Amino acid sequence: MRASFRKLSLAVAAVACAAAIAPAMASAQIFTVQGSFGQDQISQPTAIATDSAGRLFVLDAGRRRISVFDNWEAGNAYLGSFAADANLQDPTGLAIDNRNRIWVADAARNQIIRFDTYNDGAAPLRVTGGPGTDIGEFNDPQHIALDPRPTLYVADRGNVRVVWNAATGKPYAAFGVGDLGPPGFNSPHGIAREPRSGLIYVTSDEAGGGGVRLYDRRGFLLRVLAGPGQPGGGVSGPRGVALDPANRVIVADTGNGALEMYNSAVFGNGFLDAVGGVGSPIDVATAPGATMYAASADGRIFRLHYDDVDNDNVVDAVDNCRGLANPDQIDTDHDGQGDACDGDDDNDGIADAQDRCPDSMRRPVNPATGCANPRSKIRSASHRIVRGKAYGDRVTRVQVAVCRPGHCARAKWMRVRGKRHWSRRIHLRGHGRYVFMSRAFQKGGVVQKHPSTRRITLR
Ligand SMILES: [Ca+2]
Ligand SMILES: [Ca+2]
Ligand SMILES: [Ca+2]
Ligand SMILES: [Ca+2]
Repeated sequence: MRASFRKLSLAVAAVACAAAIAPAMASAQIFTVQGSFGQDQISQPTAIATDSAGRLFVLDAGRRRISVFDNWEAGNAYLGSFAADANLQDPTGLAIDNRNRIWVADAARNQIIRFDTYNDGAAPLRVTGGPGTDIGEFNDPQHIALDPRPTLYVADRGNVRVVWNAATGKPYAAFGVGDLGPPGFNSPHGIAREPRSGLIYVTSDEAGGGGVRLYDRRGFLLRVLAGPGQPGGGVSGPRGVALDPANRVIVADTGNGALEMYNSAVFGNGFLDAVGGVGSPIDVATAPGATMYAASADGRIFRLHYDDVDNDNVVDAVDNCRGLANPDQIDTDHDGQGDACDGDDDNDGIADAQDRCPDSMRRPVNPATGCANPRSKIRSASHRIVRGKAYGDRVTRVQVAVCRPGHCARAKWMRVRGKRHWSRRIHLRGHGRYVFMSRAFQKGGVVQKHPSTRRITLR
């Protein structure tokens, strides 16, 4: 059963932020909390991430290991854990690259540890970094983000900066995020990177303050999304931050006990919605479909369904047919409107209801049928064989005929082998000139008007 936001707000009243989240009730509800799991397996989560299969990985600093849960279709069943023997001391950051390899930051060791994929056993394969202030060294690293290469972006909290390294550990660059003026921004914790633009979101979690800020790929501060305050534009010691498929920003507002969504950078990063009833969220991760997870400091993992009014598991912000369930998202004419709600799927000017070939992009189209007329073409002809191709929609068969010039009106049409690529064996004996003809038929009776012809001369 889907709990309503109103009920959840009541649940949050106990932690004194129901009033703070109230502004969200005016807008459309984006988040629905579906339930929680994981408390038996996790004691102190510090970061979460999902892989391409939708499985959830939870970095557990209490048990110094990573726990894995199956995707939501499989009921988020507990699959097991790994890294118990990897000497994790204070694991803080977790990210999974596009090859499903697992990256962990350890704040006590000031190192990054890369593990093999979970399917391949998740053995620790490489350790980089070390304590220090040089680029490539860390002081209390927290969350990490990856780009497709992957380059590793680290919220290097003690050094009050963001550092980025190659996968090999080779340092690239860093930029400071500190802010001496109030309210300060001196405890970078969460980090998320927009895939195409390279924009970087950073959270700062200093007690009683902090915020969420946006930087460009070179580290210039572009925007303050939120400073200290209540949900609806403010945050309190936020930690995790993640982006959804529409590049909207989801913040784990730890101190306020809420998740908040802000619009994408291109739309100005305005506040969109908040939800409570997720404990004290320390990190958030989106999963394939319209699913999201938030880890609470007490070890619970909350599963949320979000931004999907038609319940087709496609986030509405990227759904090509909002309000109508179309999980396949098929869009024949690529006009951004899915077939499920496009009145002319193939954009040929003939409405689907009148179109006998509603999902065909073949051209030119016969306005009487909505289909591309059947056509055939002879590619080669000899005294033994004739070959050709057929085009158009719903071609049912092709015929060929052979005749002497001037005597083709009564030629006998013959079947061919094949349809789109066809051939016909023949036996021509007499010398002289011959004409080959071919014609294609369409389901519904339309025949190629002007046969394809080819002339040969046998000597
Ligand atoms: Ca949807
Ligand atoms: Ca839809
Ligand atoms: Ca369309
Ligand atoms: Ca059409």
